[in-house]
Order: sequence, then C-alpha cells, then structure tokens
Amino acid sequence: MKHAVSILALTSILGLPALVLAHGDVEPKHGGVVAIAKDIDYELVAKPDTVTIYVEDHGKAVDTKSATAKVTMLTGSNKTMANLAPVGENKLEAKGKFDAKEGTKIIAIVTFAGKPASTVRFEIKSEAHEQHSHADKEQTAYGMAGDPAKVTRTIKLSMTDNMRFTPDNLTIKQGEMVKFIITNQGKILHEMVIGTLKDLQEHAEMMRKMPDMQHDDPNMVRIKPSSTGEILWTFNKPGHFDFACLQPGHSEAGMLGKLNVVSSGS
Ligand SMILES: [Cu+2]
Repeated sequence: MKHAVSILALTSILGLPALVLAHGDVEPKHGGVVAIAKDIDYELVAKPDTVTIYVEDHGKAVDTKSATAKVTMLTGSNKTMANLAPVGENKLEAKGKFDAKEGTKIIAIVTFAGKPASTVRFEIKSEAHEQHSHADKEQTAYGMAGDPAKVTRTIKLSMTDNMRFTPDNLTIKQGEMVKFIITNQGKILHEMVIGTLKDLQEHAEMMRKMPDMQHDDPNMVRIKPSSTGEILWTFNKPGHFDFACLQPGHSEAGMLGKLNVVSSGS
C-alpha cells in the first residue's frame, strides 16, 4: 500500500455538522483534505511516512519559508505529534511514522513569523463522505457565528473561581445576534464555549487529551484572569442549548449555563 489515505473530509473536533460553507468548497489539489482558517486554505496530505500541509490564499500559493506547523493526530486514544518545517514553495512537511485513517482527527497549529498562530482542524472520513470544509460561519444546531455589524443584543456575563457563570440561564429569541461580553473575575483561566451538552462533553474530553491546545472557534472564548472577552453568536435555531467552561474540571464542578432559544413564531 503506497497510501493509507484516500478521500479526506473535515469537520471540527466538536463533530459539528458541516452544512453551510461560507467560503464555498475548496477542492483539494494534492489528494488531501482542505480546511480554512482565517480565510487561508490549508490542504493536509497524510501518508504513512510524511505529513504535508499546503497553504493557499484564495487559490494563490503562500510562501511558507517563514512558517512552521505543529500537528497533533488523534486516532482513537493514540496521539502522534509532529513539527512541520518549510520544504519549499507553499509546503510544510514532517517525516515520521503516521497512522492516519478514517476517524483520525488532526489539529495543526500553523505559525508564520511575526503573526499569531492559526489553529486548523482536519478529520479523515471514509470515501462515502463528501468533502466538507469547516468555515468560520458554519451552521450548527445551536446557531452560527455572528457579525459584529449586526449585533441586536448584548449580554454581560461574569465567571468566577467558584466555578459559576452569572447569569447562567438565558432566554434568547430566535434570530437574535448576541454579543456576549464575558468578564473573568477570578484568578485562574476560564473559558466560555457555546454548544449542545453532547458537543461540549466531547470537547471537554479532547481538552483532557490535549490540555495545551489553543482554540479559536467562533463559539468560544478563553479569558485570562481580570480580563474581558467576547463571543458573537447568531441564534437562528430554536432549542435548549448549553454553555460551559471546558478548562479541566470546571464544567464538572458546575461551570455550566443554559441557553433557551425561543422560536420566533411563539
Ligand atoms: Cu473555568
């Protein structure tokens, strides 16, 4: 077998349904899987002995000579890490032994010199699945990323070291585009992640496996002590959703909240 990976697809590590593609489909050019982060396209090709990431900006190759990438592959409970270095043109590559197969989740932290790192997530799916990309404004069961120009409501929340959000039970009308302004009043790091309890639990599990992993998904914000952060979220689907702090142990200690999105028809 020359290659272990055939058709690849991508979802977020939360396993969110990839329904709407805000940036449109980007076709893989090298037989890999394409993910978009901050408007840059990344194509990951995983072979048993090599992992390569190709970087493009709207179809144009991005010179990667000042870039590096740190890749974490999770296949079941097996974790493999690799540091990718520039190998010319728009490529970053690492040699090693990689066991990428259906179900493998791959997280790449790509850093260009002098710029903040981007987190890019890939998941290898079977051939039966279609190619999807995880765009920033992906529709989820609990809404989608908001637009700062279209905020219709602001909700202030605080988080404390006794593992509570205040308030922790919110009623929102379907269609509201909410700007959450969240203040960490504690002395330790907290975060707020919006989702369904199931997604949040899966995410918490991933956090336990990779405690150093940084995130930049639109449904979450990580807030340092005595600091304030924001989430912009459009609640375009009715239902009962949740939010939580997924720092290890926090949601288990009660750092959770409820979001009740009431249908615009009621
Ligand atoms: Cu917390």
